[in-house]
Amino acid sequence: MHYPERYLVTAALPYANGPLHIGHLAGAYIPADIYVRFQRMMGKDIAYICGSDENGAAITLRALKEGKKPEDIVNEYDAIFRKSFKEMGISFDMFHRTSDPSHHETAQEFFKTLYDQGEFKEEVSEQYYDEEANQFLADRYIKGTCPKCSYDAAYGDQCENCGSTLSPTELIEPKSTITGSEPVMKETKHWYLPLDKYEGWLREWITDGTVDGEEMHDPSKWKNHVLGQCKSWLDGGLLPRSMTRDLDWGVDVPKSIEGSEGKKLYVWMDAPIGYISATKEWAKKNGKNWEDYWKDDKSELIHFIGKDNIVFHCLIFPSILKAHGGYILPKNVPANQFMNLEGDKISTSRNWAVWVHEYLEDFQGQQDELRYYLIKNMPELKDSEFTWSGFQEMNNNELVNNLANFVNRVIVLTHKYYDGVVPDFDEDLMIVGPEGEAETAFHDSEILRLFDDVHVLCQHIRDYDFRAALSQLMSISSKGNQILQFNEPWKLQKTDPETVKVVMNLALHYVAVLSTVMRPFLPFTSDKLQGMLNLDVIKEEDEMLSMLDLLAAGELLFPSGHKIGEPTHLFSRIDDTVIAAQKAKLVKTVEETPAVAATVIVEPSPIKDEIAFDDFMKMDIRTATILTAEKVKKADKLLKLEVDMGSEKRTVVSGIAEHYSPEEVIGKRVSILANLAPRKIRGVESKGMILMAEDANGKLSFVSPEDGWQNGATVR
Ligand code: B3M
Ligand code: ZN
Repeated sequence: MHYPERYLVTAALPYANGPLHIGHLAGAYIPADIYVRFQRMMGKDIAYICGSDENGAAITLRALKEGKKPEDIVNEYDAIFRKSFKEMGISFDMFHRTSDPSHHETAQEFFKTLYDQGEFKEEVSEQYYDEEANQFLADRYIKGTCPKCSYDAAYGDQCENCGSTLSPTELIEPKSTITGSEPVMKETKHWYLPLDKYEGWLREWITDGTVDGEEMHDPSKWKNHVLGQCKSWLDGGLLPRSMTRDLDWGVDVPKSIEGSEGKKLYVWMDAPIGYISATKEWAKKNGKNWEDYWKDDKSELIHFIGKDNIVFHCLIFPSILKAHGGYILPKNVPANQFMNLEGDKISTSRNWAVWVHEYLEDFQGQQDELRYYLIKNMPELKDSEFTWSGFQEMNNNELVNNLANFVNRVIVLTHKYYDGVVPDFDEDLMIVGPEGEAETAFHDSEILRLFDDVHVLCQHIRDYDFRAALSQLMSISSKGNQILQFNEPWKLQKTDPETVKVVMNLALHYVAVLSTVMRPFLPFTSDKLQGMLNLDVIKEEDEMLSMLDLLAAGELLFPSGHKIGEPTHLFSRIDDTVIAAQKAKLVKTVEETPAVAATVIVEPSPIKDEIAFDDFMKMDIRTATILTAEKVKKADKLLKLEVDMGSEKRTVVSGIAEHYSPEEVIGKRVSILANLAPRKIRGVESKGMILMAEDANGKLSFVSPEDGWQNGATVR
């Protein structure tokens, strides 16, 4: 196999406008951490680069909302990031920030080079402008209805509901988020990256893995959903994309460029360059040459990201790198899909999330438990689900009953039988192996099989298949348990202590191997366990490589007479009360966050008395869309709605004003009881009733047809 000389691994720079949640960890930072830790343990030259994404409208918008300065916002969240990442054991080599002057310099150099090379298309265009705020509206400052999924709070650049990348003019009923007013069009000049011009080579690079026929990467190693997204972008036809914005926060367009006044770099131009400026800082501090990692084709660049960032890392940033010249392109972009929480999308605005800094407070010293569960449920190929009960179950069944139990039995028995000294043994004695077959433990089979098992695990990591790697780790632990189970040393010790020595020595080898191979996944537990084992080989920085070498040579890991330390608990059971408290906390924070309709687990009300089929058929229920909404004067509970029922429009008065603001319900897809006798409510004639689901806490949700479903369809 051919290995590159060095690796540069990046994880998406988190926007410094909100804290980290479990979806971030599972999406980018933990997978990258596993990969990097593994490669380090294999003795590879590798750097893990990240930092805070501190420019652009995501930041100024947050500042606006909180009435603070952008500086204060980024400082606040950058500090939270650093603490959360560190405590979760995310082993960055460099965590930089894009507000740093060194980054501004690098980003400007890039922009200037592209400008000087005549790469940009300069264009005056009309853009949304907020006349009340006297300001052009960056994409993020415009909200409206998503043309793809009808989500009513999509941003001008992206819909967070369906993940579509949008442009502001595509939004239905756009609104300025600064003043809430309807924006107008106004002329402004910007510099565009001609993605249309790059389409040819991008297509070749994505689909064949070649540039001008030269092999760059192997597309069969890329995830299908990553290739799929890229291809659908390419098939849709790429358009020139503006690399500048009218903003007052961010990286300035270099002063030497005419018309640069008031213009900032588009955040998706500067942020990925943040990987480069971070590498430069890291190299400076560590006596390395940053160019080795970015400009040498014997280096491998790998971007770990979530699926909403695919286009930027697979099409736009590569275009920028290639247009600049001299840079390598990513070898792979193993993007993950999304992790959901208790049946609903994680959402910062609705506060439907498990926040990393809160987890760390509530579950002190239990970082690996979270890492484990997030890896086990990593959304590698499709969206996945975090549930608190699932978390508890995996902890109690897998970490406690399998892994901790095995390790504990081995360490305790070694102390009981041999005072903690690893026993020497007779190599010719037969024991029962994990598959139930009689064999000798070392010189013919078992140790080599362990080597094979570790090898398979390593390959899974190289293939970015971290779930499979984790399950391989647990299967090694299960095999260790089987060996104890089949040989029952606790019984055999009375009749055949010599065979027990073989069993225990082999079991200790399993524990030692586990202590190393678990490190990329469970670094804190690995430390704890290795503290107990006190072995030389696992003190090496390239401990995986050293261990594999020893195993491959059929050598023992424990020197004769080696003494191990006292057992400590690796994992403990998590009680129902702890889980109940977390579920309650989730529900509570959601309820305290206004305007939320989330799935909450509650007791259903009893079923009403039976009715005849005919009674049901008398009801005419239709699908509809809410067109307009306004408060009914002097009635706190009522909204006056105009709904589109396909064939007609109607006015309906609905008692949902305490749950929804008028702006929120506009565009909502609903079901309506259409043949309810008209009623006059507060002087307004209401024709029909909007159907709402209500939970035991009195929270409401619309009963909505599927996305894209037409108005006026019958509900039966
Ligand atoms: N900050 C988007 C995000 O956090 C963005 C990533 C930048 S990576 C260069 O999803
Ligand atoms: Zn959408």
